[in-house]
Amino acid sequence: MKKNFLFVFAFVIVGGIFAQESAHETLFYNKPASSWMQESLPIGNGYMGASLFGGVQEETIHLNEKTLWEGGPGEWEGYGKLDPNKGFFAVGKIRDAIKAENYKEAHQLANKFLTGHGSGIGAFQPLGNFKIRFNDLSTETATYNRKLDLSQGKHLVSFTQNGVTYQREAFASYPHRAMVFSFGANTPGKVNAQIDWETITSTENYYDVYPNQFPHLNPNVKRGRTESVKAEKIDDATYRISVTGHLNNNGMKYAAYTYIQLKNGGASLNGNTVCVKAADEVILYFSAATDYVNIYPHYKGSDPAPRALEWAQKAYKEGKETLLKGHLKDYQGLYHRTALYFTKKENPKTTLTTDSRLVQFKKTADPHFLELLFNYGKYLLISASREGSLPLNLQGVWNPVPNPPWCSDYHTNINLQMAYWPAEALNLPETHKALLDYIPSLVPSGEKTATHYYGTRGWVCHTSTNPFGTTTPGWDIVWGHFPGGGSWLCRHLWDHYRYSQDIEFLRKVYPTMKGAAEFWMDWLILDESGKLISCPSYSPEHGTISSGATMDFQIAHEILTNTVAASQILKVDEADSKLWQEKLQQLPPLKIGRWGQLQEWSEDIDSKFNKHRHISHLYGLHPGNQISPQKTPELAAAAEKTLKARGDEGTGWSKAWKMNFHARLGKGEKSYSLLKNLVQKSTFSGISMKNGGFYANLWNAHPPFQIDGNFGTTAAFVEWVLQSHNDEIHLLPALPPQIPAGSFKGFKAAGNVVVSAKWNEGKLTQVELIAANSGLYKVRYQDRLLSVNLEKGKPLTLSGNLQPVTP
Ligand code: FUC
Repeated sequence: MKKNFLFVFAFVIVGGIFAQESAHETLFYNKPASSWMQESLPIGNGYMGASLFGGVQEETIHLNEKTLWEGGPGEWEGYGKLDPNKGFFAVGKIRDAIKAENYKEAHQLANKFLTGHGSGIGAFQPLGNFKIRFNDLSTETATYNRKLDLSQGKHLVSFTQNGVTYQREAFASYPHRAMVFSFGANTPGKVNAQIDWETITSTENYYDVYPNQFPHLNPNVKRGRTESVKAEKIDDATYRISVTGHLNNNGMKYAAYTYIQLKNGGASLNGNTVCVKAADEVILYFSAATDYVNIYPHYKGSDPAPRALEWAQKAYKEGKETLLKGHLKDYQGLYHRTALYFTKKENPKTTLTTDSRLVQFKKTADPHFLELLFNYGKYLLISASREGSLPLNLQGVWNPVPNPPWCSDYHTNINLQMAYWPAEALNLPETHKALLDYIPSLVPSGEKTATHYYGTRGWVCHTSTNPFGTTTPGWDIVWGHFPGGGSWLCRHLWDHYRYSQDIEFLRKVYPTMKGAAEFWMDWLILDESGKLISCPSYSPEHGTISSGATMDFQIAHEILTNTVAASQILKVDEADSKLWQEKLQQLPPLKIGRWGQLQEWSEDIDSKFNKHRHISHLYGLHPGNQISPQKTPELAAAAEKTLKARGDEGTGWSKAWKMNFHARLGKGEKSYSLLKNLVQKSTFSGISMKNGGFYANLWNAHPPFQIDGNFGTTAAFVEWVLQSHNDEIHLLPALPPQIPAGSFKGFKAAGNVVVSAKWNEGKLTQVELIAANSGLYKVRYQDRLLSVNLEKGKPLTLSGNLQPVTP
């Protein structure tokens, strides 16, 4: 209450200018959202998500449960069965055509015999909406404020009408597996509301994106849902809306329960509408579940209704304050582990709304806006990905339509991995867990796909996958052929080990890594001239069929190297490890082509004028570590040439990847200029392959909304100030001159070392290291490389020139 008086007071004093808000931890706006994609604000607890409009007279809340998907074995009998008319038997002919340089024929054969079919891929589905009407309110309001408080993980709306200040609050609690939405006022009896559950009835595209692009839109596939909604009175102060149903497509069952609690006042039912009268506050406690389980091949678990009911009821019984306490303890424990400041100021304030800062960023230096983007990346990761559910998808956990772009699936040729780039470095392994658990679940079907399409041992996963273990190629060969997807995912298993040094984890995931390595052991063969080939292959989504796209060799190099290392740590598979090492010796070197570029293919055919958004052959620079300015300066220079030729345009994720590439090259200034290019306000909700930017709600715009760019940006900020991919803790490796002073706290370096540092006038002034294990660690700053002895858990402070500072 006190806060509100202050708020009103501030408003009166400054005469219409907004009260100050945190410039680096609050997204805030002076009007409700009018577009879901561009303006709504998200909350989530990893299991479920909600996006809110913050409407005064009518609030719409889109609800999601992460596992609610169409597709999979429930959709059709043929799901998971491999087409006998396609497969490895055709590979010999394709190889012959490539050898004869008959690329057209090779491509046609590959498109005919090595593609998959998209049926059963499915799509991430919306769960339903709350529609809450406040008919006694008008849309005319003073002091409207809508915000997402990142430091608390809370959505807040407040406005004043006829002297009454209304406050609305929403948060999602991971420990309680529930979301809470409250609607209150600072004067008793002022909350009147009609609360409805809105069933998703449309099967249409909400957005005009690639109509009929996806096979699940096949008219023969069942869409829609069968749902029952029941609102009932529990007692005078409590109502409940129960929703149970299944998707017609695959029979997936879902259930959602909402307890509606009144503080004073009363309510009645009008059909399934709960009509609240003259309450002081009304609180919705919501939980949901589906019968999905990630167990091959059926992916079907028990009836979700009892679980969802139990969670919602428990949330209601414990009450808002207890839930909030639980949420804050959990959320803030993760969120406040790290901090990043791009000035010396640690508590910056602003009166400018977030969308105006986004627009102004082009002209005005606003380092706190970058801190806000960074903190939002953390917020989104914690909200969209936690242990116990699926990994976050192309839209995190937020989707209001049955046909989202690219099915809101898991794309493994950049997008899914990019989403998790910051997880370990931000010391948030809890958010990585959903992906780490998901990867091994692809193995059973991935093994079948490897045998069928490649005649190999091991397992593969192609470009586009889902919760039901789709691992087959896509239905068009150019983008659909990418057997490296699974191996790339294995980099995350290895990374988690590198950062945590958890040998038991490594032991558990080692078979998954070994299977991915075995695929390459069999697939990479010597041709008649004694050259190792990956044939046929495509560089992701791009270019001609070939006998070896560079990315294949880089991914093979990485998984073989990491599996050798893992086998040595675990002291297993000595004989296999020798064979893997022999294969590594046979891999062709990365090549520098005729215009100094890093070659994308074995042949020197790269065009200087190619602006394609995928630059996959730079995988060895980032996220890989085969190329670096220190170890391989010529290759690093060639990578830079390539980057220069490709230019700075692209989708949101493409620009974000380029920021990371430049950071790995140590080019902070160039990385920053990419950021300037990316931080532009997008107002386009359709599909474009360029003009990547941010929407007013700071969701990254591919366009349309695709969340990978948020995480790619956050990851690049970390790469500016700390890298540890080369067995060194590298401080300020790519600090942009545009950010002369700042600090970071609590980041993690590989080897399980927590690092905090400060810089001023572009120079490191202090660093603190805390290792989880005693030992020798290499620390690099500019051209100084130092070995330091760290004692387990004991902080070591070094000065800017890496001299120990005695406390
Ligand atoms: C890849 C990219 C597209 C898009 C899609 C989800 O196919 O090439 O740009 O990001 O994934």
